[in-house]
Order: sequence, then C-alpha cells, then structure tokens
Amino acid sequence: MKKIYTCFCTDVVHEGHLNIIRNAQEYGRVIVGALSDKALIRYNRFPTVSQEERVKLYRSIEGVDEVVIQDDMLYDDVIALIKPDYIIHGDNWQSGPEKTIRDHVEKLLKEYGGELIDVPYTYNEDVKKIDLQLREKLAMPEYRRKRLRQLLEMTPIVKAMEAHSGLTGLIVEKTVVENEGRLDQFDALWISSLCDSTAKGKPDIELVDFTSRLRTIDDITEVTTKPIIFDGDTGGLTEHFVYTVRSLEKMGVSAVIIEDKKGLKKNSLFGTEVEQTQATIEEFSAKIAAGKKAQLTDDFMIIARIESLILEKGMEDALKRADAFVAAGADGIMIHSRKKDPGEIIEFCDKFRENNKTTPIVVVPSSFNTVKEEELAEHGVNIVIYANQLTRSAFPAMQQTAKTILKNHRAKEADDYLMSIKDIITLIDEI
Ligand code: SPV
Ligand code: MG
Repeated sequence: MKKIYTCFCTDVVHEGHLNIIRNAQEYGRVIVGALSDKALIRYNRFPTVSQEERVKLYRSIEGVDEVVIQDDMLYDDVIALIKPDYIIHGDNWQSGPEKTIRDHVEKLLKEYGGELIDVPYTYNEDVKKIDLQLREKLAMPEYRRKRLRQLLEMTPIVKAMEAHSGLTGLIVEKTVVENEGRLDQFDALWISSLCDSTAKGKPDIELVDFTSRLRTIDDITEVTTKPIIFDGDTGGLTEHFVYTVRSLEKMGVSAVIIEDKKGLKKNSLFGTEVEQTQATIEEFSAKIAAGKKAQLTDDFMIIARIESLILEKGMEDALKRADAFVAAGADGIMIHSRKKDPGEIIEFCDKFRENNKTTPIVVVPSSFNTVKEEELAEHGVNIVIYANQLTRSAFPAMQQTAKTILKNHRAKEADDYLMSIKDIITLIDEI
C-alpha cells in the first residue's frame, strides 16, 4: 500500500486539516507528522498545547493511520525514515517564507520519484476565528507569563529583541526570515529602558516613571503574543520594587531584570565615563529576596544584572555577586560588558558554569556584537537580548528623510526611503 505523509503544527483541528486528510486517504496509508515543540517555535507560533496532546489530537482524526514526531522543520529525517510515496500540504506554502521548505521537500521527493500534492488552502470565517482565538490565548497574561520558562526548556538560546511601542512590538512578533533553508524568528520582547526613554526624548536615568513604562508594556501586549522581559533598571527602592513585581506579573510579563546599581543610574554603555555606584551585595540581595517573596506565581522570573565588568570591578567581583544573587533567589543572571571583544563575557560564563549548571545566563551583545548566538550558547548562555538595534536603525532613516524634505522644500525626493501610503495604511491587521 502506498504511503502519504503530511506534517501538522496546529493545536486545533479545523476544516482545512480534515480536508487534507480526506484528500490523503485517496492515495494510501495516511501518516501525520506532529512538528515538535523545538521546531514549531522557529517555524510557527508557540504551541498552546503540549507536543503529547497534539499527537493525541492528530491520532483521533478519522482517516489518520499513524502519527510520528517530526523533529525538524525540514523533512529530511522523516523522508529517510518513512519514504512516503506522496507528501500532501495546503497550497499556502507555495509563496512566502514557507516556500523554501516546500522547495526542499520537492527536491527530496524527486530523488526517489515521490510526489508532492498541494491542496487548496482552506481559509474561511471559521478558520480565521480559530486562528484569532489561538493568538488571543497566547496573549493572555496567564499563558504569556510562563512562556519564557517554557522557552528556556525548549531551545538552546532564547532570542529577545527590543520593542518600545506597539509598532516595534509587531516587528518583533511578526518578522520571520528564511535562513539556510529554515525559518527563524525572535522568541521574546525586551522592553529596554534605553529605548523606552529615547523614544520619549528622555535620558536613560530612570526618569521615565514606572506608570509610563507600564503604558509601553500595555501598548506592546495589546498587539503581540511573545513573552516579555522588562528592563527594570535598578528596581528602585526595595519598598517600591515589591509593587513593581506584582504589577508586572499581573500584566503577564515573564521576567524583570534589575541591575546592581544605586543612586542616579546612567546607561551602562557609558561605563566609567560617568559616575555610577554599585549597590553592595547585601543591599542588592535584599532587593531580590523581597521581590521573590512578593511574587505570587511560580512563572515570573527576577533576573539579577551584574555591573562589575561595566564598572571595572573585576571578574572575581562579578562571580562573587552572581553566586550571592542566586543564593538570594535570583532566577537568572545577566552579565554585561561594554568591551568590543566578547572575551570577558565568555570567561564569566565559563567560570560561572563551573559551579552552576542551571541558572539561566543572559547577555546583551551591543558592544561585543561579533559573537554569534551559537557560540554564546556553547558557553552556557541561555538568553541573548538585542537591546537597542531597532531604535538605532529607525533613527538614521527618519533623520535622513527629515533632512531631504528640508533641503528640497517638498517630499518627493524622500520617496525612495518611504513605504507606500497603501502599505502604511494596511500595515496593521484589522479584526
Ligand atoms: C537597555 O536596553 O536599556 C539596557 C541594556 O539596559 S544597555 O543599554 O546596554 O545598558
Ligand atoms: Mg536599561
């Protein structure tokens, strides 16, 4: 009997999937691949049900003979294992980023005379509604909050990108690229104090108050589903920080990162060029412990950021603080550096990992930007944050447009830098 294979990554079976199975049954024995969590988070959106539940769900579909796990978005392994005579898929993958996966499948099938069948993709009001409901579920605070911890279990390195508005949030949420035949996307959003302040034309000195920063989070949570890591600066007074923790938890934020500085905080990338004071280990440990005591869910993470390398206090001081902050209850350690060379960051990670294999390490490679995610992961880094690149790329583009219009006394010459009016007015999906 001939074998026909399809790969599903859905959490809810709708008419479209049933249509694929109905069509498949005409060709032979129907094998469904359940895309694994690890592959799914790069290919599609985060699952709302577990891998095991998806397998169970697909098994229950009438007409499905077997369900296997597809552990990679590329089909090489399943094709080698199953050698299906046919692969069937909705024709929506004939264009867009998924086309690269389709092209690869077509090539693999050709090698042994297999055949690719595209069936018309089903998209009607019911399917649209299911899609929106799943998105909505992902965006809900109780689901979103725990997602950072879930991602840490699923992927070698969580990739977070800066957002400071609804629009930048959408860019982080929706940008998908094709890279060496696979799709890739960001996992999480970083709400940077630098970029949140800069967007308001204010310096990064904890001047933008917490109420305003909460508004930024609101704008972003309204239009996105990915987990949020909030830059909490110094955390402020311990007596205030405990309230901050509660507010962030309630909003569905996954983690706050607070840095071990006190007094007037300046941006770390100034380093020792400006006066900045580090809190003592005891002071900062007490703040972490108070925050941990205040939090109500197990999902939320308080990550301690160590400024010893920034303030040139040495590696030993950084490592001593890391151990102390973990002992005080920190759920992760962020180590920062403003050196161009990643050497001191790598050294810290290696030394910290000698005695601590599990506490997540976070890095922000703004200065040491030559190092790749894979290398950081090899040294035990779990979260990489691209902290300010969207802001820094938007600013020169806007400035160039402003200058061009001023010089020419009209806007025509700026056309080349601009997206079309049609594109901007249709940029945001309407319900
Ligand atoms: C931020 O993005 O606001 C940060 C990272 O805190 S850094 O600007 O490098 O200090
Ligand atoms: Mg900051």
